This record gives sequence, structure tokens and C-alpha cells, in this order.
Amino acid sequence: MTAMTHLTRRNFLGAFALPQGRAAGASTRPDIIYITADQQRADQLSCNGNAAVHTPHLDRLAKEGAVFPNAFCQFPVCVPSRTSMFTGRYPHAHRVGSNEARLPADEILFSELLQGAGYFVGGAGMLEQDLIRPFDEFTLTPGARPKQTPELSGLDRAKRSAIFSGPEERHRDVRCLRAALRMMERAAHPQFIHVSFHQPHGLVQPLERFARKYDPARIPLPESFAAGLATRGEEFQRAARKRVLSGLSRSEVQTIQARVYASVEMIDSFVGEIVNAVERRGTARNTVLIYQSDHGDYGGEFGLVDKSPTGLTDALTRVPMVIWAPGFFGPRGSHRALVEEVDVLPTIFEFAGLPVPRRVQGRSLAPVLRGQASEVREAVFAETQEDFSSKMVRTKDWKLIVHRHEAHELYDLRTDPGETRNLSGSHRPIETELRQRLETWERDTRA
Ligand SMILES: [Ca+2]
Repeated sequence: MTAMTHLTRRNFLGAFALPQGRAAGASTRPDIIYITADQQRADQLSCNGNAAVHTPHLDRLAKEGAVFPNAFCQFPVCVPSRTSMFTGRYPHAHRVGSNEARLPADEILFSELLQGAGYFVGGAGMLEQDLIRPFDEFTLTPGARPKQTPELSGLDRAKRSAIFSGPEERHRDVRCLRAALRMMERAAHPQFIHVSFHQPHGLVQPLERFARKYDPARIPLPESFAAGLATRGEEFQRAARKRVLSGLSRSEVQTIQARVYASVEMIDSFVGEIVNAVERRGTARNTVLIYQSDHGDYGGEFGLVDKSPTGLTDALTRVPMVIWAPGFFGPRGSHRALVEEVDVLPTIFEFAGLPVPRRVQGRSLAPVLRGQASEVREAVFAETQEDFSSKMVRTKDWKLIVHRHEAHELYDLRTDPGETRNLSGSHRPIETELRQRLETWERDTRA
């Protein structure tokens, strides 16, 4: 770290800290519970309209709080996406463009800022080391590799899913839940607790009691399953054919999806336990709870499961987002506003009464949650590939994906929500307008 970045960081954090190390108003600031699932699609919530999956606890939080069916991640790969959550900045600005990339020394994480404001900062589950660094306490819960172990049964051919039939307390997400609950119980207030579940990421491994509830034969597959890769660009098709996960039969994909749904219901039940703990201790009205995922999954679209090859279709970029803070805003239910994961940080800061750092590129959702505004922005953005060579701009009606190395993609989401008919080149005015929007965004968010 250079002297300059030291100075920047100290000045920055200094704005939040008090001489005694306990910030003004700290004792009345809300507790913040930030729960993440890994690789859950936005449509894998019953409150987002999916009748095949059962998520009663998140549905309740959505009803008493808000759910955003139009929430998007910034880069559909774990570490770049989570770095956007924790910095409130776009990937090309924070420069973490792969799971291997290190966090640049001049990036400041909101966990550090909350600490400076007097928060206990704790977490459990999985997280990249660079993002864990500022935590006061983080309980890592590493999980089983995708192979048959005595605790797993029914491993599928793609080695993507199995059923966890061992003692429940040994499941990595049960261990994550228990560690988080202990931390909540023990830690001083205000507390920021990050509960970072592994599921429903592969190896998908629902507990048996949830797996039992989902019959693979009854799991509907998306319309684009049957057409397979035919609607995709040539480069994408080539990359997809190299994957072991392509060429799966309908029943193989249904088996995997049934276990994904079971795993989602399992995580939902864990969310219920966390909310119970908050209500038992009587702090619900001074708590802000956020639930989201770091990216989606193909879920059978184009014949694919998992998230590879990486792309910018809604399958991968659209994520669940539920916010519940009964002391801060009333029941909003499902809200159509276009929102981004970079918005979480400024939202938390606004509810906590803390100034939002100028480097942050997201926007607070508080005005929308309080009913003072109906929209946050006209378009959302995402990017991908190691060199940020593919970029997406998406309004409610249209999506443009610009690739550096292959043909662009333009979709009319009003008539083609599954993104199967590429209209690039045939709708010049809208394509030009979206292209300009993308260029403006890139220019304005570079640093
Ligand atoms: Ca991930």
C-alpha cells in the first residue's frame, strides 16, 4: 500500500470514527443483517411469481418490507459481484474482474466504514479473503467437494447436485446459520452481521427433509430449454459445448432444478430462524435486513444449468432482493423499480444515518422504500469477462449487450423476455440510444 492510499484511507475512515472509538449516535444506529445466497435466480422466490418454489419466510419479509423483481448484479461472477456489494462501485471502477483478482489497496469496504462508525462487524459462511479482512470476526464454513461422500446421496451425472442425508449440524449452511445466530446473540449493538450462505450454488445439496418436497417430474423448465443453444451467438455456442454441463436431458435438468428449489426453501427457512432471533430479542424495529444473491444461474435456459459460459442474459444478472426494516418503512410489497446491487451500500448508510462516501456509485433505495419516489434509475448496467470486454445496458423494455470480440446483442424484452431473438442491426435508433447510454455510464463511472 502506498503512502498516498494510506492517507486517503485514513482521511476517509477518519470521517466516521470518534476519538474514543465509539461514534456519535452509535448506540441508536440500527443493526444490519446482510444475508446472501450464492447463485440464486430472481425467479426462484415465490414472491417473485414462481409457483413451483416455496419461500414463505422471504415472502413474509417482502410483504412487510419490499421485494425488487428488477434487481441486477453488476458482474455475474462471485468475487467481482461481491466486491461491488461491499464497495458500492461498478466492476470496471473497483477493478476486480475475476475470482482471482485482488482488491486494489485504494478501495474501501463498507464493513470498514461501519466499523469506524462504532459497529461490530461480523460474518459467517463464505467470502473472499480480501473482503473478510476488515471483519472483527468471520466464521468460514468450507463445504463438501462435488463428489460422493457418505453424507451425500444421489449425485447427478453432471456432479451438480446431491441430497444431504448426514447429520444436519454438519451441513455447511447449517453451520453458517448457527455461527451467525451465536454472533448476533453475543455481539454488542449496533451490529452488522453478514450471513453468506453457499447454497444453492453447486454442489447443490439440500437437506433431505427439503429435497423430499420437490418431485423432479413436476418441475417446469423454461421455454428456451427445448431450443437449446440455437438462439445463441457462435462464440457462446462453442464455449458452451465444451462444458460437461451442456447436453443434459430434460429429466436430468429437472432433477438438478428440483434440488435447487429444495435448497432455496432450506435457505428460506434459515432466514426465518434469523428473523425469529431478531423478534425474540425485541430489536426488529431497529433492524435493517437485506437478502440478495451475487448472481443467477441458467436454470435450464438454452439447455444450460450453472452459470457458465458467463454471459449477461437476465438468467445470470437478475437477482433476488428483499429488504425488510419495519422501523424505517411500511409494507411496500413487490416494487417494479430497476435497482442494482451497488445500491445496497447507500441504502444501508441512509438508514444508519451515515454519510454516503462520494466514491460510491450506487443510489439509496430509501426514497423508493419510503414511497417518496417511484423509480431509482432508467437503466441498469453489468459487465463481464476478465478484461470487461462485454457490457450490458438494460431498461425495462430493452437490453443491449456490447461485446468487444463478437456480434452485439439487442433484445426487445416486451416481446422476448427470454432473450432469444437478437435484433442487433435491425433497430438502429434504439440501438444507438442504448449505445450512447452505455458510453455515458462508462465515462461517468470510470474512477
Ligand atoms: Ca457466486
